[in-house]
Amino acid sequence: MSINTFPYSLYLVISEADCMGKNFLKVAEQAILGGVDMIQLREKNDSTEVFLQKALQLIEITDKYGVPLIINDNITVTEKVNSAGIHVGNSDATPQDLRQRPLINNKIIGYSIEHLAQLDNEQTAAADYLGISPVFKTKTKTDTVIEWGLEGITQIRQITKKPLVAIGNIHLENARTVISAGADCLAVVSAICSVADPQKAAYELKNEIVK
Ligand code: TZP
Ligand code: MG
Repeated sequence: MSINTFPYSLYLVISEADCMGKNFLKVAEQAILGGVDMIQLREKNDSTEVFLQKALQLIEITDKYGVPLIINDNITVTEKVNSAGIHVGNSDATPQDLRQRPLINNKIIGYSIEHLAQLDNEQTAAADYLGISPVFKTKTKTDTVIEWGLEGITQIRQITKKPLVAIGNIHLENARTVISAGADCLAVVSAICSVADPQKAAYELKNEIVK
């Protein structure tokens, strides 16, 4: 089973480091209260054991509010916490491979698009949503290969009907234009993690989306 509709529009991508000293679990909870409806835990520098412990703590919060928890690029953590899904990039396990795994095949699978060639039918068909990565250059992730821009979103929108999650330097000021360009969902790190009031930031972003 894969999801046919995508009911999520504000996606928090969180790591402990990106919360700049704040408790990442509190940031996640405040973000949910503000309107975040999907959360990805993305810990690129942790051992699998440390990543797993964080994920086990975070899933208690996401489960409490019925928000899906997506694990970035770690099959073991995804399977052990039984998260709602997994997100993979261009150099990770492919969506097709993940669909072959008994403990993952029913989960939400997200797939970052950094090249148009990745929009081949087999991989996009196996993914539940596509991450447009990044829409705009960002200091949060610097090893990126493209800046899709608003035109890139519109181009991808014409190629596939899959839900499109835009990520990369999305803030209150440009949120509406990213949705207007064809994105279904906005994913943010710093716009929520690095501000004094994550709940207010999420609330304001959500208002831009539903306008
Ligand atoms: N993938 C593409 S850009 C990005 C990721 C994880 C980081 C986005 O961070 P921010 O702070 O919202 O620009
Ligand atoms: Mg990766």
